[in-house]
Amino acid sequence: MHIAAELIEKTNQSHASALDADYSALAEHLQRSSIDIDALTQRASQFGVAVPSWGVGTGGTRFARFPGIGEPRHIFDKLDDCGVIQQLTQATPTVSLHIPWDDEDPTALREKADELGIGFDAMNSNTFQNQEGQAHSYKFGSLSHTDEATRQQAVDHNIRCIEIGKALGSKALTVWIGDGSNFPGQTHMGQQFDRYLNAMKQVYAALPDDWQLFTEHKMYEPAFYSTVVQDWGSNYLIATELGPKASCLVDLGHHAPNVNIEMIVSRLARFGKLGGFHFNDSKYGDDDLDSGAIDPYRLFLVFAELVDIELTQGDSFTPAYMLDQSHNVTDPIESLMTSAIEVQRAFIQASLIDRKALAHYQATNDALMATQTLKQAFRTNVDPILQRARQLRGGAIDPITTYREANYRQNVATERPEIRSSASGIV
Ligand SMILES: [Mn+2]
Repeated sequence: MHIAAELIEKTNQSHASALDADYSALAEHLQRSSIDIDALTQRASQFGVAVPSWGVGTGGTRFARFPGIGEPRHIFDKLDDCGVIQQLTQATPTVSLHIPWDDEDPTALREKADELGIGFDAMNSNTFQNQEGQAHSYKFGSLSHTDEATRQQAVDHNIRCIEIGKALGSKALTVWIGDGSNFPGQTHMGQQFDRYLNAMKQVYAALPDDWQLFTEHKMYEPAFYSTVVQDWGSNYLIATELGPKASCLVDLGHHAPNVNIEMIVSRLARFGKLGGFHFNDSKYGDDDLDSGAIDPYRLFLVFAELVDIELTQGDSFTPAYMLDQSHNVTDPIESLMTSAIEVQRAFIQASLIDRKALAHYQATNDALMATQTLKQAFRTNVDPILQRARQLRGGAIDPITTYREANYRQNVATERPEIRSSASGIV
């Protein structure tokens, strides 16, 4: 643990009486609608969203990267930072690794994670960059490349990610590829999709029985004319072709502006193909801003669907949740803590929706009252529930203030030299 328990206790003490008062007031307010606040606090405690290992480093854009102080040097530093996020928020129990960036001895990784009390979420493969010593280039694609040896190299890499994940206790592989084309006519779109499917069938065949395979669609970038896994339709076709262990991963930023993402969530889940979600926010494109920073209502509407599906499908609905953001001007730990709480907030707000009333207004075509039913839940300030959930588990009532008081970043900066590389982060 990297933040002293005494410091958390001390800062919590300064907020404790205000929280008690706020919690009682909210309990009374919710009781009028026969909602038990303690059950919601329990629900908040059980909620978890994974942190991507690469998220704790400062990102960058195509133009530049401005490093902060005390940035993680390697995966063990990254795990330390993820441990701090979990320690203070108690909402991020797992880390999602990326191979080859985090390719280290699995035993050492497991020991480190155990020490920090965190686990490993889905593994992420990378065939959108060339790796050192790699025989074939991914400049013109990977799993869908025209050259068989290049495709095989990409298949082998994904199978290796599964092997590493098995040693770490992970249970899923997420595949996102940059394959596509930049000009009309550059590729035969049908044949390219066939090549991708055939390659993915080999990856699927290597999955252990208790594993899942998530495919992530993205409309554009780095390919700017066509993308092999462009949209949720292509993604659904892939997951259906591959089999029951395959499902779709939805990233909030990977759609055209104004696309109704909550409807996509509903559609995919309806047919058992919603595997997971990558949270972030955007104003214009795949901005990878902090979750809930721009449009918290959209985040809420996504969770309104997710909670509805959970109510229908019960415990069998276990989507993989991960934050997928790029931090350019903030301390990544602070952004990830804030985002985890925003996602947890949307989950609890969506749990407040009066489903019975909503069903009635929908059945009677009362559009105004139906939408007000959602707004009522969204307007409820659930901070006391989230704060209490953290407090009960030894986290911080106010994670940001506690983190700043601990001087964690300044302390690790003494042993982590500034990383001046001009390379941009994952965008
Ligand atoms: Mn993503």
